[in-house]
Amino acid sequence: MSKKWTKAEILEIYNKPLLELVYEAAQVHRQHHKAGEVQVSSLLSIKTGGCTEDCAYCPQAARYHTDIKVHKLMSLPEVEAASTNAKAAGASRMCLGAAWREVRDNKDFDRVLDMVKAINAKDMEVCCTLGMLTEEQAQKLADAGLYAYNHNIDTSEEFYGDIITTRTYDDRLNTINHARKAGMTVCSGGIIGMGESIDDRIGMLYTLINLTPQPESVPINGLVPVEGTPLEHQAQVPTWDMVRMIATTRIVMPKATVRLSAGRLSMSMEAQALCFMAGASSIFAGDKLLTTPNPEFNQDMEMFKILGLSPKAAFSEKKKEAV
Ligand code: SAM
Ligand code: DTB
Ligand code: SF4
Repeated sequence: MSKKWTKAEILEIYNKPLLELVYEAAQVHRQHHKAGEVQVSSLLSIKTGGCTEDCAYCPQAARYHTDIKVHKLMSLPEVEAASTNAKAAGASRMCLGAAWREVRDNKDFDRVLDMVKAINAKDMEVCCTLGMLTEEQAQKLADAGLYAYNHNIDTSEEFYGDIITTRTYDDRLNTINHARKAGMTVCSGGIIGMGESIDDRIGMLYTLINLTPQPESVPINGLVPVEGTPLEHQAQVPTWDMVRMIATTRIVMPKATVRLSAGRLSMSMEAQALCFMAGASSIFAGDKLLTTPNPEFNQDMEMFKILGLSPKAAFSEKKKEAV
């Protein structure tokens, strides 16, 4: 049984003197993970832009005027080629993202199922983030071999309505339940730097730790403010807040893969090093996230060399469970 944290306890952790916090998180990290290993995931936007939702941070929402290249669903060979390149570059997980509000039962979904099968056959962990799912759709994805479903709760229940009005927090939790019921692992986290309070950050972690079971993977994104979105003028989130959020996540969810996700481009290597020290155990590598820039691949590999980190093999969590 994992510890039942109260919001007050989580807040107390978050507010500890920074170096004390990092030290404690590093200890927890070492008890549960090989500290020198970082999972490298590759992100691919398989369907870009034109989304009907109003997520205030998102450059892919059709209603905002952003400078992105809208693209219909990619073809199977294109996605296969991208995953071959990602694997050759050392990625053990491939995450496919589609700017959909929800999955529809049509030819596009059938094609995504084929993409999942094709990547799975390469012995890579496949993750999809496609918007809301019904129980049946979740089962189809699981049957195709989908290893993980990403569906972020983004922030606290209280702040959610300030960021998204076209769906509810409960819609989000329902999809997470559907993915879980179908037997997939769950990837769910959120974004900091959207104007939320510290209590909202704690509230988000509190929701995540109370999911049963807890998500195997928790992405912590720093908002990438994109011109044309309602959050375009939001101040860059201080890297210290990223470090605090990652350390707190590591302490309250000791077993999870904590992903240092969007926002790395505006972080120095030193700041990222503190995040790895504080328990970040995964990054998205490749010069693009979904639509926004990410550090150059070679720069990340240089960082791994300097910090003495190595990419983690695929399915290591599953193998651990199997023994
Ligand atoms: N449409 C699907 C959905 O909303 O679940 C999948 C794609 S959506 C782009 C995946 C996640 O990317 C969002 O839940 C959000 O947490 C993150 N994201 C989107 N835009 C971002 C931004 N500008 N900065 C940081 N994270 C962002
Ligand atoms: C997640 O939490 N972050 C990734 C992945 N899951 C899908 C997406 C970040 C997107 C950043 C904005 C963009 O590039 O469009
Ligand atoms: Fe659509 Fe997802 Fe962007 Fe929201 S975050 S607008 S659901 S693509």
